[in-house]
Amino acid sequence: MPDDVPTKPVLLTGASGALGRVLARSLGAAGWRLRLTDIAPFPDRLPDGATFTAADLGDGVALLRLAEGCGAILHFGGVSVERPFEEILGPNLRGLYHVYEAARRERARVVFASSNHAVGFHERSETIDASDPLLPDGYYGLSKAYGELMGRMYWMKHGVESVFVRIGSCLPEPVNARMLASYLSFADLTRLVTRAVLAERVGAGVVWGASDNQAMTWWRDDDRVTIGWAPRDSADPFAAQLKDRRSDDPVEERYMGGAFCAIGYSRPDGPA
Ligand code: 15L
Repeated sequence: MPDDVPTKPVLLTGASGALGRVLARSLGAAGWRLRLTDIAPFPDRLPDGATFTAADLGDGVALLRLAEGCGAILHFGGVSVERPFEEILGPNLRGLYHVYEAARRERARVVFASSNHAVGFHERSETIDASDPLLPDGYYGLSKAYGELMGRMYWMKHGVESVFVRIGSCLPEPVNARMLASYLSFADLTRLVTRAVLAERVGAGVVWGASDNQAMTWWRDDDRVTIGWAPRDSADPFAAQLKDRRSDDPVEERYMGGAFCAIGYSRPDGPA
């Protein structure tokens, strides 16, 4: 078996979502034995060596079954945008618990698709470390912060390892000025997830999910060296074309989380 292929199968939740599909394709092509799952049907051709099982993250027994024999769980499932609390609660909090219980039983590592929205209310004028305070910008970001904390608890209490990938904006290419800092290429995401699974020891580590964006940098000092990852792509070639592509919303432009910060914003005296 090539040394960039895990020895055990890998479970991927959220396989039918935008990033799940990217990883199913790229890791499947690299020869990984993938167990794909999502509540929605998988819309693409199944990669060689992959299976797909439709399941709700709310079904803990289904997740236990799916994870049987897996060495890692790539948790990309759940709600991926800002929504009312009641819509986030089931998939992102209870579902996450089911993922961690399955990981505990299998002694599997979790790669958790966390988000920049877990720290979205940090100001863009700052540069923050992975150890700076979580500052979620809504119920979605709060669920990602909770996910990181749950992962830490499972590490301290049960020895379940996690890599929390605080994904910026993972798209085919950056489309506005904010993404000159937050852009993560699909190829950098794939390499990051690969290292997060294959690295020898990760404990409970945080990695900023952004490409090598030098024109605008908000994030530094994470656990990338521990997992052996460095981004190779960059938003920099888009700098000239995107630097003025900004909104006229002062809340959106002030904070790292951008438009998510402005959703339902009601601070009477304006930005802090
Ligand atoms: C995220 O966490 C979202 O899932 C995605 O839809 C983007 O909005 C991204 O963050 C971003 O901040 O650009």
